[in-house]
Amino acid sequence: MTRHFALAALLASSLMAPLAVHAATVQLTVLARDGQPLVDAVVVVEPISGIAPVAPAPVHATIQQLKMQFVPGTSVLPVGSRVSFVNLDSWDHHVRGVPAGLSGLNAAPDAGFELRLDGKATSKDAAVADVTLTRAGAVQLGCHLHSSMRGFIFVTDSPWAVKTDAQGMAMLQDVPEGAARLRVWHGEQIIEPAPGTLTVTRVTALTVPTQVQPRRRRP
Ligand SMILES: [Cu+2]
Repeated sequence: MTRHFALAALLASSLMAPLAVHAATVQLTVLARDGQPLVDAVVVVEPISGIAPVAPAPVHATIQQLKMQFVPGTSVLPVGSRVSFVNLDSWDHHVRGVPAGLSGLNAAPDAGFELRLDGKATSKDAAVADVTLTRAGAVQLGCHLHSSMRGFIFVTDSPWAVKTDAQGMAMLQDVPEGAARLRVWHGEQIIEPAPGTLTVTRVTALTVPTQVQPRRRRP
């Protein structure tokens, strides 16, 4: 079915080549409630063009457990990607992944994944366990042994999903010009607000205020 759609999209785009929609670069700066840059927000631009976007290819990513934190704290990964969890601490971690936010409350008890990783001995390789992300949606990571540990994986089938950097900035390439919806997701947001709208033009730079106010991280 998916292949069928991809083929249809390919045909549509080649047939439409002379009238091709221009692809633009969209630069977004996301702000927290206090006006400071919001780090690790995930922005998703969804063009309302009718042309089905081509889903990004799965990747192989690594999420470390290091000094009682998930590193990176937030990952944006295509559906089908494989994640290697690597425990670099000398003590054990017990990683649990559940649907994030309100959807986690309604999720089946067996939704998500759970794995245990032995602590790393000085002269040995770190323990590694792999998980394949089969469904789109945000996943919250935790550790049964250390309740302060939190992390997130935003699993997406969109080619236009990126997380913001330390300056709150996210850059999206090859976005079709025209009307689009803009989703902004953050791990510390309990309810995701309704998507905003934007018009993508050749040069699009937007500042996006949000109501998210992240807790201070330990130094
Ligand atoms: Cu742990």
